[in-house]
Amino acid sequence: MSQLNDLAAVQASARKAVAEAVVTDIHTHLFPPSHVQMLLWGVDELLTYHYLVAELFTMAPRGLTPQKFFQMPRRAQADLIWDHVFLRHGALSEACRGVITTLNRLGLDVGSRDLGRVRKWFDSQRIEDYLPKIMELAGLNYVVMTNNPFVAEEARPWEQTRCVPDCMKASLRIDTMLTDWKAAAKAMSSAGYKTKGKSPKKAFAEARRFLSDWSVRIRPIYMAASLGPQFAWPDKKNFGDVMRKVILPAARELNLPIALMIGVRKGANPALGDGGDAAGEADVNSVLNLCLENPDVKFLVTMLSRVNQHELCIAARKTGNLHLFGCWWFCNNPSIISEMTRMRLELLGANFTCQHSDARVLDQLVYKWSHSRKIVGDVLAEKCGELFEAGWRPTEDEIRRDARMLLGGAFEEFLAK
Ligand code: HDL
Ligand code: ZN
Repeated sequence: MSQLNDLAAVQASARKAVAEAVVTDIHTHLFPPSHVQMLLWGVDELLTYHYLVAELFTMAPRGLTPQKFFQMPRRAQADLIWDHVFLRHGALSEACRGVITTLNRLGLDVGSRDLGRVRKWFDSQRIEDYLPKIMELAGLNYVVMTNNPFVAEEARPWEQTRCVPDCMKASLRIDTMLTDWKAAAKAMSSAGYKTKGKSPKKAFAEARRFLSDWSVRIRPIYMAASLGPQFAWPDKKNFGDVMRKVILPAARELNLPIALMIGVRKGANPALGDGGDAAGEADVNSVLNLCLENPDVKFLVTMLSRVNQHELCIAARKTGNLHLFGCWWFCNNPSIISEMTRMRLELLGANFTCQHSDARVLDQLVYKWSHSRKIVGDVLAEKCGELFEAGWRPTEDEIRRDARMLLGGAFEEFLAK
C-alpha cells in the first residue's frame, strides 16, 4: 500500500480506520441468551440503566423516593425516566444521548418521541436474531462478559449448561474474594470447598482449586475485580494475604491476566442500588508496586478517577506487564475520553485499549461504540496529522493497524505475549 502524501488524506484515513475497525469489547456486563433473565435488552432496559436512574433522582419530585421507584414494574420506571429526564429536562447527558443514538441507529423514529411505537417494535424482535444484529451494528467481533461465581443467580446457569455464542467470552469476577473473604469462604464452602476450616493454608488451597474449577467451567480470558480508592500494595491485611496466596498463584497456574478496576466508592448512596456508587482518587504507586513485584503476571488496569489518569499512563511506561484499558464508567464521557485518549497516545503510542463499553443492556453496544469511535477517530486523526507534519509518511495499512491496536489489537497482543 503506498504512502499517503497529503495531510487531509492522512486525517481522513485515520477517521475511516477507526469508524470501520472491528472492535473487541473487553469489559461488559452482558450475558448469553442461555442466562435468560440476565441478558437485558430493549427500550425499557435502556431507559432504566442505573446511570439514568441516578439522573432521575437528581431532578424528580421529592415525593418520588428510590424505594417507591424500585417497587414499580420496569415499564413504569421507564415511563418516569422518559418523562422526567428526557421530556421535562434536556436529554443532554451522555446516558440520555446514548439511548437516542441507539434508537436512531436501529432505524426508529425517536424524534417523534412515540415511546409506545418504539416498544411495539422491540416486542416484535427475537433475541436469536437481535443479538447478531446488535453485534454487527456496533462492529464487534466479541464482547467479554462479567461472570461472578459468587452471585448464585449468575453461577447456576453455568453449572447447568454452557451454550455461549462465540461472540461472548467469559471473565472470572473475584471481587468478593478480595473485599469480603468471609462471604467468599462461606460461598465456596457451600459449594463443597473446605474454605471454612481453621487453617488458612488449607482454605487458600481450596480457594485456588475453586478458581481452577471455574476456569475449566467458563474458560475465562482474565480474572477481574473492582477495588476501592483505598487499594494499597504492598498490603499486610487480609487483602494482601488473599492476593498473595490465592489470586496471584492462580493467575500463574491458570495463565490468566488479572484485570483491576480501581477507585469505586461502593454504595455511596445505597438507596440508588447499582446507581449509588461514587468515585475516589486511588494510589497509582500501588498499581506499579504490584506489577513490578510480579513481573510474570499480566495486569489489565483502569481507574475511575480522572485525577489518576496521567500518573497511570506514566506507570504503564515503567513495565511490560501493565496494560491500560477503557475510559471506565464516569470517565466514559466525550470530554474525558478525548483527553484520556490523547494523553495515552502521547505517552504510550498505540499500546493500550482505548475503550470498553461496560454495557449492561445489549443495545447499549450500539451507542457506546458509535460515540467512542467518533471521539477516538478525531484524536487519532489529530495525532496522525501531527506525525505527517513532522515528516512521517504513513500508509493506509499502517493507520488501519494502529486503529485496530486501540480497539482490541493491543489487548490480544498483550494476552499472547
Ligand atoms: O464493577 C464494575 O464492573 C463497574 O463497571 C460497575 O458494574 C458499574 O456499575 C458500571 O456498570 N459501570 O459502567
Ligand atoms: Zn463493569
